[in-house]
Amino acid sequence: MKTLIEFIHEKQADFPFATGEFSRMLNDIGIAAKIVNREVNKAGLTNVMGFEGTSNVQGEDQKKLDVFANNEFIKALGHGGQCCAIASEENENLVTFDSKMSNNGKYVVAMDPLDGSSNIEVNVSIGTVFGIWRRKSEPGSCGTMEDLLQPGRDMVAAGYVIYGSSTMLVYSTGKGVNGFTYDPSVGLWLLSHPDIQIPEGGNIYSINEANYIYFPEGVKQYIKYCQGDDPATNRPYTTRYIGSLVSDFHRNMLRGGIYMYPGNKKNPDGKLRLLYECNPIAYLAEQAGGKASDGFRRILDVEPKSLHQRSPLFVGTKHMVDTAEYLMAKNSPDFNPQA
Ligand code: AHM
Ligand code: MG
Repeated sequence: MKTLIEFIHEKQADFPFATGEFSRMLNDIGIAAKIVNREVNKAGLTNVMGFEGTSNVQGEDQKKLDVFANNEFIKALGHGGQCCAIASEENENLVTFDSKMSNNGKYVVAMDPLDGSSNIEVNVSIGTVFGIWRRKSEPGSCGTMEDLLQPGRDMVAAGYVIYGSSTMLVYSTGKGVNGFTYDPSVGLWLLSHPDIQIPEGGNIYSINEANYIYFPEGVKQYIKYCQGDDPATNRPYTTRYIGSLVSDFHRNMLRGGIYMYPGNKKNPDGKLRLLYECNPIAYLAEQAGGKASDGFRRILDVEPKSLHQRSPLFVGTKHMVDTAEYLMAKNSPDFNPQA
C-alpha cells in the first residue's frame, strides 16, 4: 500500500513550481495527528479527559484534549516553518510565530484542532478539520488577518482527521479526495480510500432535530420531504446524527447523504464556524462531487469578515443539497416563482 509520504511526493509533480514546502506542511499535519491520535486512544486511561478550566472565544469550556490537540498542531506547523499564521477555534486571535523561517512561510492554516470534543468522554469519534490558503501579504513578516480572511474557493488544500474505530486522514489539494488509514503497528498513514466520490444514491439525513421548532420553514419542509413516502426517490430517508461534524460528514461522504446545521431562531447563523469548519468540509464535498451551501449560496463563495464567524451549513450529496436549497429559497420572503 502507498504511504502518505509517497503519495504526497508523487502528487507534488502535479503542481508546477512546487518547492516541496506545501508537501512538508501536509506531512507535519500528519505527524501532529498521530500524536493526537495516541492521546485520544488513551483517553479513558490517563488524565486527559475533562475540562481544562478555561474557555475559548466562543465562551465554550475547553477540554484538556482540545488544548492538547491545539498545542500539537500549532507546534508542528510552527516547527515546519511553511505556515506563517494560524486561525484556531481555540485561540481568540491569530497565532503567529516568532521565527524568520515561519515569517517567510507562504501558507496560512485555519483549523478546529478537536471537533466534537463533547463526545470524548463517551468514546464517540471526534476529528480535526483544517483548511490551507496561500498568504496574501508579502513574506518576511508575520501572517495577517487579511491572509486568513479569504473565501473558501481560494483554499489550496483542506482535510480532516477522524479519530474513530480506525483513524483516517482525508484531504484534497483540489484534484479529488483521498483517504489514508493509520496503521499504528508501523506508525504510517496508508492510502486506503483513493479518489473518494460522494454516492448519488444515498439516503441519510443528519440534523439535530431537537431544534425543529426553531428551524426556518424551509428546513422544516425539507425534513418532512426526507420523511416522505416515495420509494422511487429512496424515501423515507434514514436519519443518523452523531453530533460530531467530521464523523457525520465522513459517513455521509462514504455512504451518500446530507448533513445540516441550519440557522435557527436562537442562532440565525447556526453554530459552525465558516473558516475552519464549513469551508474545509465544503471544499472536500465539492472535490468529491457533492455540494455545500449556507441554504442560499455556495459556502466557498462567502466572504469572511472575522476569524470566528458562524455560518449555516447544508453539505453532502448534490441533489439532496439542491432540494434543501430550493425549499429554503421557496420559503424566503424574496422568493420569485418566475425566476
Ligand atoms: P465544537 O467545535 O465545539 O465541537 O462544535 C461543533 C460540533 C460539531 O462537530 C457537531 O456537528 C455540532 O457541534 C453538534 O452540535 P449540536 O450539539 O448543537 O447538535
Ligand atoms: Mg468544532
